[in-house]
Amino acid sequence: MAQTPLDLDQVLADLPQWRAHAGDRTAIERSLRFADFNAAFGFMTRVALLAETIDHHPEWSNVYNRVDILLTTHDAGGLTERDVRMARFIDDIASSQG
Ligand code: HBI
Repeated sequence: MAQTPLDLDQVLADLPQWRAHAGDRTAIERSLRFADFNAAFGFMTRVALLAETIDHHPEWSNVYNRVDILLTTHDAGGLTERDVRMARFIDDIASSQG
């Protein structure tokens, strides 16, 4: 089902930890650092469980304690409420892990 994408600037206004993707797609990005690999992978595990629950998956990479995340909705060719929901979830668990 075609979805009307959200306005990038409005999304970023509500998600100060995120930045616009510097590429040819409308997407948001955030880089996170954790204490060690275990903490990073535990974070990724929690996000993965949400991704499966809401059928919305991040594009991400992990190097030791660093996790780089890009969110966009492929089906909409831009940002949707699912990206905002996942970004907020990521912000919440990242801040609770310290
Ligand atoms: N994840 N980020 C993202 N964007 C999508 O459009 C998307 C997804 N995960 C699963 C999914 N779409 C499925 O609904 C479709 O591939 C059928």
